[in-house]
Amino acid sequence: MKIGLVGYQGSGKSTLFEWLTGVASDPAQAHVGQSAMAEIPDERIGRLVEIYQPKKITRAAIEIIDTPGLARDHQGNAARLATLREAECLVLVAGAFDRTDAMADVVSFDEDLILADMEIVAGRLERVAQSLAKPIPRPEREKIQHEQATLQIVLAALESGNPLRESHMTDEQRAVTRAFRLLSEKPRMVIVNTADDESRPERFTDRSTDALPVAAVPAGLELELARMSPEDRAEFEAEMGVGGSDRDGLVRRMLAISGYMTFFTAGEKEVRSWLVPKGATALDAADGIHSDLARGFIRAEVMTVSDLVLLGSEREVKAQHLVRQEPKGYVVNDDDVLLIRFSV
Ligand SMILES: Nc1nc2c(ncn2[C@@H]2O[C@H](COP(=O)(O)OP(=O)(O)O)[C@@H](O)[C@H]2O)c(=O)[nH]1
Ligand SMILES: [Mg+2]
Repeated sequence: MKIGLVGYQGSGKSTLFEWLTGVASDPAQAHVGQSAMAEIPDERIGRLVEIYQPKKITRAAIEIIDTPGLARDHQGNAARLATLREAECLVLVAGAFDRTDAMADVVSFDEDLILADMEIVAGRLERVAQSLAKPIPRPEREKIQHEQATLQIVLAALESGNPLRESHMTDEQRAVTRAFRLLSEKPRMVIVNTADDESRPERFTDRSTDALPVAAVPAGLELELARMSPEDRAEFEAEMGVGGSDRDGLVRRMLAISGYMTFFTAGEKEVRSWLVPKGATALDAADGIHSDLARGFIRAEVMTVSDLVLLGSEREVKAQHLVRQEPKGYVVNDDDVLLIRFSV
């Protein structure tokens, strides 16, 4: 699962990238971008570890992509955004440490997404027209004509300045556009990179809505703090009254906005969190662990972390008959601990 950091040159993408992943950005790769994994922190893993005392702990991780800075005049931005086609979510980094109108980036960024999508859709329409100019069998022709009609509607929406996430596309239209992984269709959020001494970050976060979640982080300062030893850091934070941005909360928020969640597996060998799209079934979860588990799926035995924590052991959860037997189509919950029964 990939999340892209985007924004205008010098907004603090690479600073934030290092803070989120712990991997320093390599200036030699600045023009192409770079990616690294960020583990998804979850205090419930700690609880499960206390209960199971496992040999191994594995946290699900997301891939964070740092991208080349966008130009304010839009020139060349479509190409710079190309690496984000595969991302599930776009995080706009808006620099506010050296200017006052950081939120203006949101409007400009939507324009960039729309322009990049228009390029893709218009290019496809050209190729579609070329195909239709040739003699082709009727069923194929009808299929291509359907694609053409859909893309013309999509192009018209983009041309009138509407990002696709706001165009109420039908499922049928989405089925056509899905393959192009259009950028203005992806969920997004804003991280405002504030000055180290920003005293009122609420002036940014107060504007947060479900449609446009906004977080504020003094990325430069947080990265400096993250590089310090824990002792120096604690002293510095106490003395200056700064720091303490909720990195863990931010990573989990990005996960939720992307439409993903985690579930757990737990035993004496390993306690582990796994990433699945929200709405995933027990069969999807099994497949995420190993395709053999999906192929030979018999049932899922499901407990919740809450029950385990409350009762203190798996044995007690079983004794209280709180282990559910669920079929393939069971929709997995965020608090579930799964054991997949399967035949080989
Ligand atoms: N004062 C201040 N400077 C920052 C902050 N974040 C980034 N910078 C500076 O802005 C410049 C660009 O940062 P960088 O992360 O490379 O931006 P990018 O172009 O978006 O990757 C660097 O010189 C950083 O030191 C911040 O939060 N506060
Ligand atoms: Mg950079």
